Amino acid sequence: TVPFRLEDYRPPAFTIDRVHLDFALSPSATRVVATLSLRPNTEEAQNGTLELVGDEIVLKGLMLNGIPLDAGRYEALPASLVIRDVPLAPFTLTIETEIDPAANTKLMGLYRSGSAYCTQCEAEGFRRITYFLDRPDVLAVYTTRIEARRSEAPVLLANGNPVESGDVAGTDRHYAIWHDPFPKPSYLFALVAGDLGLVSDSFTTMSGRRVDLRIYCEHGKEGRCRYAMEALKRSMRWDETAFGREYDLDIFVIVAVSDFNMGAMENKGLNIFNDKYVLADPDTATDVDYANVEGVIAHEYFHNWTGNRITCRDWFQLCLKEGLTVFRDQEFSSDMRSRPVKRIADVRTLQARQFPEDGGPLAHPVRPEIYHEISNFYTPTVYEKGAEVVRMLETILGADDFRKGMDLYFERHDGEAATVEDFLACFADATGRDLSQFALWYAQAGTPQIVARGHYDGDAKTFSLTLAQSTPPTPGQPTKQPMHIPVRFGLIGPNGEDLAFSSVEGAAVEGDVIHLTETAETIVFRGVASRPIPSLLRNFSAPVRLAIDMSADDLLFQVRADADPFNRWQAAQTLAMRALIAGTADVLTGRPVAAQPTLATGLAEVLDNEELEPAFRAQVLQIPSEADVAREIGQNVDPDAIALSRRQLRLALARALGPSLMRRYQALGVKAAYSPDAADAGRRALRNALLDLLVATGEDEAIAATTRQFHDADNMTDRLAALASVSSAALPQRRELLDAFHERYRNDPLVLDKWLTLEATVPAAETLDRVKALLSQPGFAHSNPNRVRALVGGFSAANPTQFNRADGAGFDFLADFVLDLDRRNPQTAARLLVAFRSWRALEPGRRTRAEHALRRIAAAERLSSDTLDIVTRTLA
Ligand code: B3K
Ligand code: ZN
Repeated sequence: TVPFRLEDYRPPAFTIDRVHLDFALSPSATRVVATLSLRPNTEEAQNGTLELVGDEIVLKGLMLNGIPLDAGRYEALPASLVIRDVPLAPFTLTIETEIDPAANTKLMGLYRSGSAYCTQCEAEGFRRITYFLDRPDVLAVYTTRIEARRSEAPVLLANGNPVESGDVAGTDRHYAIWHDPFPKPSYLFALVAGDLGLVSDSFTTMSGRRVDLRIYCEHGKEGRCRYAMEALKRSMRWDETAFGREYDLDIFVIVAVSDFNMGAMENKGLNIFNDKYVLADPDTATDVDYANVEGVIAHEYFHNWTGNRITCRDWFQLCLKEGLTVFRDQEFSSDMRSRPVKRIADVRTLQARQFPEDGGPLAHPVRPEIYHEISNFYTPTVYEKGAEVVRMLETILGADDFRKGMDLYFERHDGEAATVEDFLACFADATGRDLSQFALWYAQAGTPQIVARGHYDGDAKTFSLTLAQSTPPTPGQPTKQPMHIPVRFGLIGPNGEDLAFSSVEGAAVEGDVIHLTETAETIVFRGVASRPIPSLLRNFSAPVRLAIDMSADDLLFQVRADADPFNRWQAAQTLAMRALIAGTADVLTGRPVAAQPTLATGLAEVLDNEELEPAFRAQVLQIPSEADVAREIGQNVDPDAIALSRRQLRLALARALGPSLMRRYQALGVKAAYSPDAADAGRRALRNALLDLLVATGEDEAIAATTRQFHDADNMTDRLAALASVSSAALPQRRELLDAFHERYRNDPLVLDKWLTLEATVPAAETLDRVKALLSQPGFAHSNPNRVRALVGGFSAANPTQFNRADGAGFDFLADFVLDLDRRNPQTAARLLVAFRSWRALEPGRRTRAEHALRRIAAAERLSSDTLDIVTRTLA
């Protein structure tokens, strides 16, 4: 197929000012009449040919300015409608199409979730509803009329404000009309119809306008929407205070559906959510679920300004809305919760998801320049690295200047489809800074590495710091230029406080930020009273890898004393990572795994430090995952050796911490009724991290405590944590507990997903057969993306030893599953396939088997463009 290239961008030949849509809903034959007000937009319109795109739709009627078109004037195919000799002045086109929502298993366009109708149009789903200029730079004002049988769909929703509703005389049908005054691209169109439960509230904006707030869900689940509603109101208020952004319609609606390809969708005024990011109550949602609900509600709401009011010119600019909006939701959650803990959690996610992408065959710039299938570019690079780039901008400019740039962006581009250049120009213009080198962050893929070396001269009282940067080659980008990397830093002195210095030479240093812009720079700090421990990349000020030769004792000192909480955590992780890598080498050479007294000391001190918040201590206790270690090792990876080394390290740490682990666990015991707030969640996180370490000992007392917690818990966080500890340690007690959990929650699909994931992630040889058996259990549905991701995604992305079985059976299973799913839901299939992205880093035996499975997929006939794209790039 022919790829799309950024350099080929041309403005649309025609533009569409107004769209009137009329839906006559019926499960298998929905009629759509679209009336488009078009006008020629560029010279290219002069040849009089209008080309609209479609996808699997059937044309039923076509009129131009109200007159049916002769068959000779147009050609209608399922994927395109080409009309010749259109007027060179404004005209209307009336297109009637028929679609089959019930047969729409791709969950793009108009489809059914349970008995409801809903839509998903981003990125290219609108063309599955009607023929259109389905591209984000065509902004139109939409009016939508929906008609359905009242009994089938008492609730009829679309974007914008409600205008009118009523019965269709003499029938059992009714209708509703919605009007959205804000011009928007087609990907933001939405419609929902069905028999749904409702939670209502209201919000008064900063200028005193009252906004009707509604969350619709499955009947009976209204109580589980309350937290989402509160999160929505907090988001609306926060966007006013933090960014000066006010909501603009009279109503804001969220609908929770159970069949959804991703997390949620920011359709103007009508956000549609995967119900897993709306529903939460103590018995069914964990603290992490609550935090996710809050974060995703905020993210979609924030899109109203960053994405909807200002949208993207083309899909290459996706990070313009996604990276920026992730940054905004991260900031929101930091303000609602603990900022340092949120930062650590976000960096963990970045390192676990984006770093492997950036270091493997699927690496691409934050703003890609070429794609075959845009659905495959909703990636950790566009989202999470995209957010880091915005964060660096804030670090470089400072909070005040950053805000000035944002204000200018909103002012200058409201109502437009913008580009990354437009965005950066606002910051350059508002502050007078030159951001041309910074712009490379959008263009160059790969994770830069900084190698740092420090030298203290006690006589001269100078500390010289050499920083060298390099970015590895990535697909299509063999060589890289040096980037502008903001390195936040401190020089830790012997009493733990940052040392002062009298002057700096050699690089731009502003406050506590070094602006590294050359390939290598040496910075000389003068007047440094004693040998410092350099604390670099504080708060993870840039998405890079940092290599610095530091002794275990210096790292321990950093764990104890760094003024930056992030780097305290980072120092503990570095100590643990060193131990895990050495341990893996020991396992492979048959040496006994060495004890780690320094790490154990550091962890014990953090655990006992009551000045540190519990959630932070919990993060420190969580040593790097098997996948983290595999990524760090980077080649000839043997997942079994890593798993064994990690198990042994955890056992050694648990032994070193000794009986105090149980004492601390008990001391944190439950006192008051459950509340999902951050402080309580932090205490539970610490308690459950302790429990997890206790379980690693396999001692009876630990297992008894875990079983007790499992049965007695008054909330899902504690119950699931107990179960996960027993299950991931593959203890024999797991079967009984997993079965008990299943019995208790068998009728709750979202909770069953947690159970499916635990089943799929047991690190034991029988897991693959268990996963295969679960595929045909009543609780599983191949058509539901949440079930598929929980079970098959859990197995392939979160069970390193079993997915990467030495016999290749894990790879074969995923290949078979993806090939089968691809025929029904290509987006979800392609997403699963990403589990192979690090296959070249495996040891030769597994590498051969992974390649074989991938080649088998590549050779299959009639692959979707989604799966073909991923498999091709993965093998390239
Ligand atoms: N913008 C949507 C993602 C759409 C994905 C399309 N394949 C959700 C979000 O990022 O807010
Ligand atoms: Zn988004």
